[in-house]
Amino acid sequence: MEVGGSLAVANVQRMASSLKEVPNRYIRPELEVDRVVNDEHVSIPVIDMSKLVDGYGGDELAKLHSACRDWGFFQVINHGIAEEVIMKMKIDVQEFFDQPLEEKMKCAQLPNSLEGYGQAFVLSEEQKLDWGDMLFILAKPINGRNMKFWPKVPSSFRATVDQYSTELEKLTISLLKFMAMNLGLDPEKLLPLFEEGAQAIRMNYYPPCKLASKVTGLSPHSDATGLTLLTQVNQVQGLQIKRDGEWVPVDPIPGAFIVNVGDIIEIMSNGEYKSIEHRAVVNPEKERLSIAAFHNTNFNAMIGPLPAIISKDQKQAPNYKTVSAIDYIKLVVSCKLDGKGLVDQMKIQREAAPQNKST
Ligand SMILES: O=C(O)CCC(=O)C(=O)O
Repeated sequence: MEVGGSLAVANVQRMASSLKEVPNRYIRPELEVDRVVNDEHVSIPVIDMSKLVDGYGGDELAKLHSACRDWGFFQVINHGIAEEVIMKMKIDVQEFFDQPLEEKMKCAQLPNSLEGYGQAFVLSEEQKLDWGDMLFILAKPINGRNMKFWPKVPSSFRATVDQYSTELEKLTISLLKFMAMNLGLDPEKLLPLFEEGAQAIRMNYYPPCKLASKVTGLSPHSDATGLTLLTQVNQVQGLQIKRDGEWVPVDPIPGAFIVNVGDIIEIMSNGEYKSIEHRAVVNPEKERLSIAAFHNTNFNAMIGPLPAIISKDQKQAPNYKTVSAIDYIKLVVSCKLDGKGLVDQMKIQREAAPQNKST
C-alpha cells in the first residue's frame, strides 16, 4: 500500500564516522532552554504482568490504570517473553547496523514508501534533521510484508523478527485486554479492532556525536499507534519523556519492555488515556540502538472515540473525530514528527459557549 514517504537524507552513521563539523541542519537551538529532570526518584511506573495474568491483579490493575492515565508510559516486567527471543533480536539488529553502508542500502527506502532503511518524516529540504538512521518494516499482517526491505544479512534476521513480532503482538493484545477492563469496557469492544492488526517495527541507530547536547536523536513526538513496546539494544540510555513541561530520562530495567500509550488509544478512550511526547537524546561517545514495535488497528477499523466509551457516560461528547484506518495512516504520513500535532488535528474544536452579556 502506497501512502506517501519521506525525502532522502544523508546517512548519519556514515557521516558521523568521518565528519569534522556537525552540519547546521542537525543543530537544535531549542535544546538550550529544555529542562531535564535529574532526580532518580522520578521514574515511570513498573507493571508486573504475571500479577495481572494470574488474576491476583486487583492492585496491579489499578496500577496499570494510573500508569496509562497519569503517565502514558510504563515498564512491563515478568511479561513471559523468553529472554532468548529478545536477545536474538538485539544481536541481529546490532549486526545489521554494523554492516558496511552498501550492504544496508540493499534495504533502502524507496520514494513513496515508509518502509526500509533511511529516515522518516522528512517533508521539506529546510526541515531540521535527527541524528540517527532507522530500518522500518511492516511485520504484521504477514500478507502485508514487503520482503524487499527485510535484510538477508544476518541470515537469521528474518526468522528472528518473525518470532519477536509474534511474541510482542500477543503481549500487546494481553495488555489491551487489561486496559479495556480498566476503561470499563467489555474487551470485545476493543480487541477485535487490533486483531490481525498492523505491527510495524522501527530499529533506530543513533551514532555518537561530539555535539550531543546540540542535536536530537529522535525529535519529540507521541506515537501515532495504539500501543508501542520499546526495547533498548545496548546499555546506553537516551529515551526521555515529557512530564509537566520537563524531560524525564527513562532508565530501562534489564529484560523489561517500555510500553507507551499511542495516539490511537488516546483517541479511542476519548482522552482518558493520553499519549505522551518523548524523544531520544544522543551520547557524545557511544552509539545507541533501540527497537520500537508499534501496534495498530487492522485496516478495516475506524479510528475515533469508541461508541462504548461515549455511551457509558451520556455526559461525554466525542473529543476527537472518527476516520478510517487508511485515512488515519495518510494523515500520519503527511505530518512531520512534531510533538502531538497529529492528535491536535484529530481533536474536535468546540466553539467557546457564548457568554451572557448583562446589559
Ligand atoms: O530510541 C528510543 O528510545 C525512542 C524510539 C522512539 O521513540 C521511536 O522509535 O518512535
